[in-house]
Amino acid sequence: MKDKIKIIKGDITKRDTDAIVNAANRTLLGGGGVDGAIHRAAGKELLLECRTLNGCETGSAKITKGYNLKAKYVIHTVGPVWSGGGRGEEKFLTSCYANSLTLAAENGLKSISFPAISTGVYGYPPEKAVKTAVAAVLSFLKTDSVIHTVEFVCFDDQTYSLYENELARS
Ligand code: AR6
Repeated sequence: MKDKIKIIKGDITKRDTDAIVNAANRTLLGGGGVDGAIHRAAGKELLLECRTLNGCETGSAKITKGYNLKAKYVIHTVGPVWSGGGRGEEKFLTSCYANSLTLAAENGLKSISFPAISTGVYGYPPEKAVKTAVAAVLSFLKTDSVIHTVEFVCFDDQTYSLYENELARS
C-alpha cells in the first residue's frame, strides 16, 4: 500500500491528480489558506457550485468540478478546529481522510492529492495530524482497489519531513 503514497513539496493547486482536496470550512464558501488558493486558481465558477451544496459538516466531504484547475475535481472536507485533543479532533480528522477517499473511489477517481488538513488556521499540531493522516490513508488503501495514487502535498519543509518520517515508520 505504501507504494501508492507520494509526498510532494509544493502548491496543491498545481497538481494534476484526478482530485485535489480542499481544507474548507463548514460554509464551503471560501476562506484563507489552501481554501483561498484553490478558489483563486479554480475561478469564480467553483464558488457558484459551492453555493448549491448547503455547507458541509466537520469530518464530512463533498465533491465539485475543478474548473480552471488541472485536477478535474475538488473534494471539499472540513477538518476539526484543534482545542486540546479532547473534543474528538482525531476522530474527525480521520473521517476527513476516509470520507474524501470514499467519495473519490465512488466517483471512479484514481488519484487524489491532500493538503495537511487542519494544520494551518485550525491549529492542529502537525506531528499529530500527520500520524492520523497516514494511518487513515493506509487503512483505506488496505481494502480499496480503485485509487492508485494518494499524494500528501506539503507547503513547507517541516511538514514534508514529518510525512517522510511517519511513512518510514508505518
Ligand atoms: N498548497 C498546499 N498546502 C497549502 C497551500 C497550498 N497552496 N496553502 C496552504 N497550505 P489551512 P486548515 C497548507 O489554514 O488549518 C481556511 O480559511 C498550510 O501550510 O489552509 O484546515 C478555511 O476556509 C497548512 O499546512 O487549513 C477554513 O476556515 C495546510 O495547508 C480554515 O482555513 C492547512 O492550512 C481551515 O483551516
